This record gives sequence, C-alpha cells and structure tokens, in this order.
Amino acid sequence: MCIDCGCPTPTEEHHHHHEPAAKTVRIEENLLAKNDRLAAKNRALFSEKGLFVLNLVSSPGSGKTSILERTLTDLRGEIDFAVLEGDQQTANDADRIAATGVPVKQINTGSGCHLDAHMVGHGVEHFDLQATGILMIENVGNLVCPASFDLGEDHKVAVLSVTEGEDKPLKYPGMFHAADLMLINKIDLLPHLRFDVEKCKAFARQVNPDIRIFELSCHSGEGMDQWYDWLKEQASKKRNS
Ligand SMILES: Nc1nc2c(ncn2[C@@H]2O[C@H](COP(=O)(O)OP(=O)(O)OP(=O)(O)O)[C@@H](O)[C@H]2O)c(=O)[nH]1
Ligand SMILES: [Mg+2]
Repeated sequence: MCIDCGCPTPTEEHHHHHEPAAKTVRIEENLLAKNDRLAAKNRALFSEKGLFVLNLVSSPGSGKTSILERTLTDLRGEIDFAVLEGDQQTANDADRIAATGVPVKQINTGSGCHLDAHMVGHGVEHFDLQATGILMIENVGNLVCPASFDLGEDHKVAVLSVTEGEDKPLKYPGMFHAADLMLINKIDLLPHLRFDVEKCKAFARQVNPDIRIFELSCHSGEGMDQWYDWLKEQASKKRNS
C-alpha cells in the first residue's frame, strides 16, 4: 500500500523488510472498505436525485478541464451541470469552470494523489443536486491511484491525449480497466506526432474489451458531438430510471 495515500499499489517489495505483509493488507482493506461504504452512500444520494455522475481521470494535462470548459459552454441551456474539481493545490481549474457560469467547488487534496468518496460526499453539499442533471468530478491528474477509489460515480471516464503515447492503456491497465469510456483528446495535433490511434484503441480494448472510445479535440471541436450525444442520452436515462 502507498503510505502517502493509502492506495493499493503493489508494495511488498518495499515494505516486507519493516512491516509484515498481513498488516499492510489489512490496513488497505479497511481503508478501501471505508471508502466503498461512503461511495455507496454517495451513489444512493445521486440515484435518489436522478443525477448522472462522471469521474474524469487522466494523467496531468491531458485536457480534462479543457473538455469540461467546452462541454459546459456548448451544452448551456440543455443540461444543468455542477463540477467538483480535485487538485493537490490551487483553485485554477475551479476558476476556469466558474468562468463558464457553472456551479463549481474546488477540493485540494494537499499531499493526497486522488479524490475519495468522503471528499465528494462533502463537496456536493455545496450544490443544489435537485436542480442538477450531470455532476462532473475532475479527479487529481494521476493515472494510478484514482483507479482504486470509487466515488459513487456512474462511470469513470479516462482521458488520454495523443501526446502521451499510444501505449498508456497497457502501462496503466488499472485505470483503463476501471473506465467505461476513453476520450482520446487533442486529435488536432495528430499531424505533428507519431501516434497510432488504432493501436491505442486496440491496447485499451486489450485491458478492457467493453470500453467505449471517442476521439475528439476540444480545441478544434472535432468529435465533440458524439460525446455530447452520449452525455445527453445517459443523463436522460438516469433521470428517468
Ligand atoms: N492542441 C490541443 N491542446 C489541448 C486540447 N485540450 C487541451 N489542450 C491543452 O492541454 C493543456 C492542458 O489542458 P488542461 O485542460 O488544463 O488539462 P487537465 O487534464 O485539466 O490538467 P490537470 O488538471 O493539471 O491534470 C492546456 O494547455 C490546453 O490548452 C486539445 O484538444 N488540443
Ligand atoms: Mg484540470
């Protein structure tokens, strides 16, 4: 277990000298069990409100906030959003979201490398959930730890930008296995790069055969429509369920 954040990284190699493995495993189980209980509570609240909830995960800088900015602006008047922003420090992303006019709450995790269900449970106290159709949670930029922490979301959405290399789904399989949707972002940059989109999709499907994949660029706007159609369809399903 990662001592800094409690996330279940394989650490036998670096803990077995000074800590019995059984103890490590027990702490990890307790921590995740507690998170799962709070996530279930969040999920029940979101269901009661008919609220569709996404947890955006990616490495730093893949474009999570940029995708949100464009989505919130383009779907203004069609869907009422609220946004929870997770970062170790700063309110930069919350400020960018606030500029779109959408209610937003920044959560700073300090040394923590992921959001957990407890933070999200308190974060949503700032919103009128009854008046909200979709809650977007932007997780801390990190392709490892956020995979293990259920926040009560409907789906994890993994954003992968084309500057990161097509092999990332194989190197960080936990995240791409946990996600139901992958957004391949920054496709406007493809002419300048050696990034094999088809290979990237095949790698993602290798770790998660059911993953849905959209290719888009929030700068050029290419591919955004299928993402919007999916959002609208999912939100309306959740509202009517
Ligand atoms: N060319 C291009 N650049 C993009 C695109 N989307 C985002 N960017 C740029 O990528 C950089 C990072 O974008 P952010 O939206 O801040 O990324 P993020 O995932 O929210 O980053 P963290 O919150 O720090 O993890 C910015 O300079 C964006 O302008 C895109 O579709 N095309
Ligand atoms: Mg961001």
